[in-house]
Amino acid sequence: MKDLGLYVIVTDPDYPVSRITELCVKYQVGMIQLREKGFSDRQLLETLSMMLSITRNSKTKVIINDRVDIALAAGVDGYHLGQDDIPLKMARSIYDDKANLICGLSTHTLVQAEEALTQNPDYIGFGPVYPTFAKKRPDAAVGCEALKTVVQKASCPVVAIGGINRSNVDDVLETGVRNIAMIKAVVKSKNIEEEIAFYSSLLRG
Ligand code: TZP
Ligand code: MG
Repeated sequence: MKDLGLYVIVTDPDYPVSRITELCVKYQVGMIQLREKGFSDRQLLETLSMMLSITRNSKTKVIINDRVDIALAAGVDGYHLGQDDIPLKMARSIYDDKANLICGLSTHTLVQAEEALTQNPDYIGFGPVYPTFAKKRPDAAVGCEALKTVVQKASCPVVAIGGINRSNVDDVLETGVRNIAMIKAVVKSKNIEEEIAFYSSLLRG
């Protein structure tokens, strides 16, 4: 898979999901992930259907966190699995190749990243690069040196995640990573359009 650039994660946003999705389309954001752990299945399905109606014929892919079943039911572009979710091999075994879903894996240590890469995901997330407030029980921060190592080893896109914002994004890019996922710095920012425009152009350039 090609690099994604900015990867927007929707968790408890300060803006309507429709507006966030419209801005992702406007600024050609590579991926938007719905990550709402408190949503019912129906809420997830309704929200994804609305997001898909906005991203149709655009460059923005819609990903659902944790749930391969909901990905299939909603007809989204892919799903994202963490270390405690259904193993990728099992997830892949429940749909046929025609669905052609994008699959991403979260990793939080060098060992996890190496193991994840053996499963041929479409991309891996690696982090938190810095301490994050968006997770209830975050893993220890991995830092930029480890991120650089993973970027150099990986044969698929690596998505840096965790505590990334305007004050540290240049250090993150120095590692060579070309994909950055964000929650707070985008969906909880004061001016979301400015932030999406800024990060998407930074990552494209
Ligand atoms: N996985 C690792 S860090 C993180 C997730 C879901 C949260 C990222 O949120 P923020 O606000 O960009 O630190
Ligand atoms: Mg998960």
